Amino acid sequence: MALTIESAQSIFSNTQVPSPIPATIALFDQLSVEDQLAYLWYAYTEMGRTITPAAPGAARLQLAESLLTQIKLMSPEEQTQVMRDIASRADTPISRSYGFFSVNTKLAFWYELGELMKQGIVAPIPTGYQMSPGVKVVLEATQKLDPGQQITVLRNTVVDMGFDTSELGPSSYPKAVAEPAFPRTAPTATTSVKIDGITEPAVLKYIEAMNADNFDAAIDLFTPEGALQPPFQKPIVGREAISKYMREEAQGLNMMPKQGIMEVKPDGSKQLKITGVVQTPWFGVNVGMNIAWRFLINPQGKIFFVAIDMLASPQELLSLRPV
Ligand code: 45D
Repeated sequence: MALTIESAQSIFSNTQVPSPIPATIALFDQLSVEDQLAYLWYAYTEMGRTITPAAPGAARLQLAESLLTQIKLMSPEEQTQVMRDIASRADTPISRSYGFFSVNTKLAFWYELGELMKQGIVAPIPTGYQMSPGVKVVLEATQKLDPGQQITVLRNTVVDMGFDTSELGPSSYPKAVAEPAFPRTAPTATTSVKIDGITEPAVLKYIEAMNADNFDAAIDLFTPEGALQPPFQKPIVGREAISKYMREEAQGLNMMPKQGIMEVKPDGSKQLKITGVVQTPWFGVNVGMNIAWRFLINPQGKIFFVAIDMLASPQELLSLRPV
């Protein structure tokens, strides 16, 4: 039987527990734009007391520099309006430029705005702002999440902002030739990967390659029509698309798979579920994200499909059941 992406997506589906992350984002989406910005400010600065992201490198900030310079020159009212426009995905020149940014440039842009807000150079949350009951509800929901889930909520809200440029042609906004690299937080590249219960070479080589930012080696492990499904996203299909995605979004990640199970199917394909922890270069060793990889390896030993799922709770790390 030919492997299809649709059937691959449902492997180990009975081990999937609904994640509180989309539920929290759904609450956020119901807030007014003012409340959304206030929520992000409180969530970000509150979390920042214990876990602060690493400052983005100069090369990354340069990609957002022209926007940041324009904003710095504005009146406080105009600055607030720009932030509202971006948060509400309005069709304005700045919100469009933001929409063309890569995920990490969007994060770097807001990181810098947050710093400028703290310094009083960019308008902060208006004095006398009264936190609405809605903001309190979303903040309380956020506090119940573990740190890895909290930073995922922040990340995903930031990624969704800006005018939706997916239907537009390429922008005139200067694009980076290549994504600036993140410095690695730990020298995992030299340590060979060990996963309890797993000896499948494609999987071990995948983790090894990703932990060295060696995306060419990782891509070689996929079938030409293979797919990678990031958390809460549709599958990215084909080597070229996966390669582009990895270069933009998978740099500097530390992947620490712990344990897994494998099933061999009658056609010789293999289904594996592996759980473990991933660290993002934004937070380094301070925040671990509990995740699962669900691999479908074809009879020739190539990766046909891999899904990355955020786990609902740390208990899910150990809940490895067949099918
Ligand atoms: O609006 O095997 C202010 C893949 C107020 C690849 C603000 C992967 C106003 C394959 C505070 C200024 C990548 C899929 C905003 C594995 C306002 C693979 C600012 C998984 C917005 C394993 C807010 C990788 C700010 C994973 C500055 C799971 C917020 C990676 C900053 C996960 C938030 C990475 C930051 C995550 C969040 C990174 C920096 C979740 C970073 C999160």
